[in-house]
Amino acid sequence: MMNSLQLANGGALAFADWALAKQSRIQQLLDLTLPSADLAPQTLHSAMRYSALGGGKRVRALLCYAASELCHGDEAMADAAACAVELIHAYSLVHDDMPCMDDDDLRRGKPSCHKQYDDATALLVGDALQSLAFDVLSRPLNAHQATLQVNILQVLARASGSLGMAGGQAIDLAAVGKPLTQAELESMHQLKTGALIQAAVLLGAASGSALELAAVRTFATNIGLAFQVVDDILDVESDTQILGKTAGKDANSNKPTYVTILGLALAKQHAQHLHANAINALSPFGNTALRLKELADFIMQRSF
Ligand code: GRG
Repeated sequence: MMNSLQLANGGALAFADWALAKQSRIQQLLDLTLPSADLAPQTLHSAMRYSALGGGKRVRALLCYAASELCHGDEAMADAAACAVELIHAYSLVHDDMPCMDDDDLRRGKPSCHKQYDDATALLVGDALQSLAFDVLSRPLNAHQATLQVNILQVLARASGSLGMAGGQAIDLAAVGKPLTQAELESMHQLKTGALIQAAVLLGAASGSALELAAVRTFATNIGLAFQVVDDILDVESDTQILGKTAGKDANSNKPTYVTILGLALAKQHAQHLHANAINALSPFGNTALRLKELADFIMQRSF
């Protein structure tokens, strides 16, 4: 993980150290939050732990923590938000890999949940991880934060539901084999991938006080889309072993992607353009937004 997080710029080591510390923190939090595999129903709990603890870059948690730090957020609230966002993300990957959706046997370098267990277990794992995310976010912190917690719950619920990630997935499944315009592709990904990434940033910001919330939102929207463009490029340019999931899947499934619509060179240009928009949006914050900028760079430079 360390190598993949090192950047070419001067702040490399500091960012890598920060990211490693946060990745280890979220791993511990998830470990404590997920029911023990000894607790009945053991197979379901073991499969939940398999899916949520086994790898992943934790980009959404890192974005949440970085936005919280920018806004001088409450640590306990940032922990809960980062944990909840990673649980929703893990649920989406488990369901996405199922035969009725993208039908992929490999995830995070291991057999996907339905291959390691079975379809019914994978379905329940996704359901239970999603419920656990909202459970975590609704646990009492302190009394004066109750209204804020309800707002945060709503942001995550909307980002995950039919007007967010699940809706984007529905549009994606319906688009197989159909030509999409770039605008149609963009609005699909804004929901499917962008909504949860945006929620990660907004939840982190909500744990504190963002004076320039519109700027934070613009950053989040652009980096969420950039993440997806890079994902489409890696699907073509990388290989299965590095990705930990099946490379070339999108093209083989006849799915419209940024690469099939724009071609590789223009897709790369578009990713740079979105990245530049994201960085520009942070200008009101000056150097206090360094972590978010470094994360934006990491999203562009990632190899898996
Ligand atoms: C099933 C409701 C439902 C939604 C699924 C997000 C999603 C919708 C499916 C994931 C499929 C996919 C490969 C989307 C492309 C972008 C993406 C979310 C990649 C995976 O995220 P990473 O790279 O994964 O952050 P790690 O393993 O690092 O956490």
